[in-house]
Amino acid sequence: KQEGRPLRQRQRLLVVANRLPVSAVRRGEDSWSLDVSAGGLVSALLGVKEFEAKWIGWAGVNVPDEIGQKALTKALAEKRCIPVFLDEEIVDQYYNGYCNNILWPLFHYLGLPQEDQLATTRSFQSQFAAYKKANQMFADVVNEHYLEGDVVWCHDYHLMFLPKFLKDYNSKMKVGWFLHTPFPSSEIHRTLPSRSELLRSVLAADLIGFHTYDYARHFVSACTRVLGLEGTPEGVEDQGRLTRVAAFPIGIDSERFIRALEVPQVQEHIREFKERFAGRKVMLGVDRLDMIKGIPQKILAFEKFLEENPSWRDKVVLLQIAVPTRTDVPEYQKLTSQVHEIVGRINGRFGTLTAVPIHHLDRSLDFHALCALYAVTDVALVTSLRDGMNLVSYEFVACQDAKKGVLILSEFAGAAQSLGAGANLVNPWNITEVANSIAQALNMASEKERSGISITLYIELNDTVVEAQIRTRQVPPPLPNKEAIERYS
Ligand code: ADQ
Repeated sequence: KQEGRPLRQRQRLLVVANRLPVSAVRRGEDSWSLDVSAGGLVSALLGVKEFEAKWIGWAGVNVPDEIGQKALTKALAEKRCIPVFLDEEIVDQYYNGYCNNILWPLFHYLGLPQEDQLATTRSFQSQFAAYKKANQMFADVVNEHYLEGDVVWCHDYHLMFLPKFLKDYNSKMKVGWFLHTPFPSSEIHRTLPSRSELLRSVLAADLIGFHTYDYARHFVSACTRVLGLEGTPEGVEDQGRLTRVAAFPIGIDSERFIRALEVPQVQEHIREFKERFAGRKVMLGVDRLDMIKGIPQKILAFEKFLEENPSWRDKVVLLQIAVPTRTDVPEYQKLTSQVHEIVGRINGRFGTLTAVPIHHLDRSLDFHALCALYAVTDVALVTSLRDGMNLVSYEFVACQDAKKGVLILSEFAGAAQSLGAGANLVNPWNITEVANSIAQALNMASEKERSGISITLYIELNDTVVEAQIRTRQVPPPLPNKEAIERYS
């Protein structure tokens, strides 16, 4: 509202996340090439159009020399990105260690690693120290680039100390923190040795956001149980200072997907895929290769389905596109081998000389190929054991134009709360239930049962209230959307 000027002319948004939306590959002493990286945060923020945004984060590479750092900083500036340089030791302790080995599994209800709790307490402490140190390095870079009036938006569990460190620099800085994962029940959170310090640091923010109301509720109750603070309908109060806490379900720029379906390359891919899989129903899984995505459970459910439905064996194919992530962490290496082993066994068991039931790819797909795959898919399978939101389910819905595809969706993905009515909800731990859901989905074909968001309208007609259902392919818009900006700016 200041002087009636449009938002983008008066406010800059500094988006701070562990990773920049691009990955850097060194081509020479002072030359770099940059690629857009795959992942939920990147997809979610592609739609940010209301602000002039700059990204601050790690480019995913170790750059020990000054020449390399200068050249990379320059290349990134063209993409509106500002790097934070982390050395190998910090990456190992902060990112692979505290973030991915401790916070990530804990926030997804997989508990704390036993060995860190018991045998190697020192390593737990050194990882925590590195986590704090890395957060301080991010704070230094933000502080260096901050201009008065900027809004700083911190992202995710990697940066829980950032709100506190930024406020220590400048208490007037407007700071928001958004969590992309679930926030677990306070009973889980309170097992974390550094539980109080983390909560207090996040509470230094002005506004804290979660995907769902449940996650926000868990956070407020952790503040009450662990810190003894008062939870109010608006947020958490500490000595007269209120930190607002709210649910902001993240979405995607669905128009981008809908428009892409008209692009000639996508049309060409669609033709190729239809030809390639003619006579077979296409089932699709698109995930980062992560234990929370329930990929082994999904494949085992598909095996059970094939076992129990022999007539479907040569009429269906499962395409599992799993982009590898966190490849340095041993747990992820084990998961990759486990998935390969199960896929090999099933293909050996049910494959023929000319066809295999599962095509498993350890790679990322480009945007056009991905849209085409979503468009030709009959049944999409999202079986996350826990997932903050899950944007793949939204992307599938947005691309289902001509098809009458069905979405099988884990009830433990945040997306189940917005897409629930248009999807077949399953408990991914229950292999039999998922196998039955696959059978049901493959037999579903009518327009009425297609995926999408269903909205119930109550219309008053001559003193009678009539209930009507409409179904839409529109999915929630990305953050920060208009409503969020108006409520909280
Ligand atoms: P992610 O765990 O990365 O995100 P998700 O929300 O499904 O999960 O987003 C993945 C994104 O990466 C999608 O846009 C998808 O298209 C893309 N992607 C995944 N695999 C790919 C592949 N093989 N090839 C190409 N693209 C691929 C985290 C949280 C989620 C939360 C998001 C956003 O874990 O719960 O929804 O952040 O907040």
